[in-house]
Amino acid sequence: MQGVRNLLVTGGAGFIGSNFVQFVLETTDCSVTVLDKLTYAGNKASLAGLDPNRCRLVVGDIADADAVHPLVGEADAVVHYAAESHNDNSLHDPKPFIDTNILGTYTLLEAVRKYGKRYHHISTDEVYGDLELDDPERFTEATPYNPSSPYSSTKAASDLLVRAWVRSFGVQATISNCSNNYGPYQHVEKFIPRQITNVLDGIRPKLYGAGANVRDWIHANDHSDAVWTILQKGTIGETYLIGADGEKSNKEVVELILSLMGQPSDAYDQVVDRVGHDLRYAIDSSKLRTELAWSPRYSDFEHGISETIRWYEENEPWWRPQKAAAEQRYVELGQ
Ligand code: NAD
Ligand code: TDX
Repeated sequence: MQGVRNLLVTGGAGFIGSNFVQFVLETTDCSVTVLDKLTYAGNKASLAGLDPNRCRLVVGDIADADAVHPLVGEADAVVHYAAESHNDNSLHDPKPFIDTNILGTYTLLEAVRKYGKRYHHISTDEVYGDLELDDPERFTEATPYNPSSPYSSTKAASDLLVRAWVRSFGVQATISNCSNNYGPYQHVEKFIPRQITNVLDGIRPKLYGAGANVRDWIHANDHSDAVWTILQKGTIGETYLIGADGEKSNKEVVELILSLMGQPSDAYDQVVDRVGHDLRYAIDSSKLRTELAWSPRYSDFEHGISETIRWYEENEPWWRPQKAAAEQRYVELGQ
């Protein structure tokens, strides 16, 4: 997309949003305004050290039209990452997911509609539900929506709002649905950082059920590169699936983390399974690869996990303040 100088990035103090902000500052000339509510999942420290002349943080709620409209008005394009993002939390209390993921997206869409701004919507493969372990098909852009959890149903709702705003009001939007991300700066409530920081704390990793569930892992850097590619070259109104052919069972991932951290590979606990736990996600990203010539750079999962482990070892001041509260929520959930 020509002429993008100022980006508004919602949720830019979260895991993937902050990775995208760093990517934009390092690889383009654009300036970025981050709009972030700094919920328990947002962390100013994830934006530390970025050029203050090119990156500013505005603390506010995407569902607050008074906060959103002036920022959309002055931006050239909006990239929308902000969300309540954790399935387990959505099973405990769905309301913030309705407010942020549905009403927040609605508020942004009304603003980009009013000001005629380019909009890119970040979503998840979870909108498609799950696959059998032996299903030869993977998710494509044509797979029907079939979300399972309060989290994924609110993400699905937000995607459908975007599609309707494109068709009914001519909003200049694209959508991407990405698989499970890993890498630095991920909140310790999520699977991989929870297990790494557990091992660092001398606690055994916690595997839901038998650990047969499969996730399709992609490094967050590859996700950011894909989003930038879609923003530059994507066709308005289109959806692109982002994935890096990284299918692994949860058991395989826990065993890899344990062995890379010098522990016996069976030194984990099996805990109560997630309610309605999706069995398998798998992305076919052929459209993005053939039409927009994107490909992932992180093809070696073991190397990516080693780097991620090292990052958590070296950045305890970043994650330590989150850890006790995250584990306390799991105690309440019996996990
Ligand atoms: P995260 O929980 O780490 O970060 C979310 C950010 O949004 C936080 O900084 C939080 O403070 C902010 N936020 C929450 N509610 C807000 C509100 N009402 N107004 C403004 N800011 C608010 O999440 P993440 O893992 O970085 O996910 C980012 C996006 O990517 C989400 O839309 C998620 O659905 C999508 N996604 C995530 C993954 C994954 O594996 N993590 C995969 C595919 C898609
Ligand atoms: O302690 C744990 N033990 C465990 O076995 C945790 C926290 C999770 N799990 C399992 C559940 C999942 O099968 O690991 C898998 C990954 O769990 P999460 O990190 O919670 O991710 P998931 O539910 O797959 O959703 C993630 O990917 C899609 C993100 O959190 C979503 O925001 C994104 O849309």
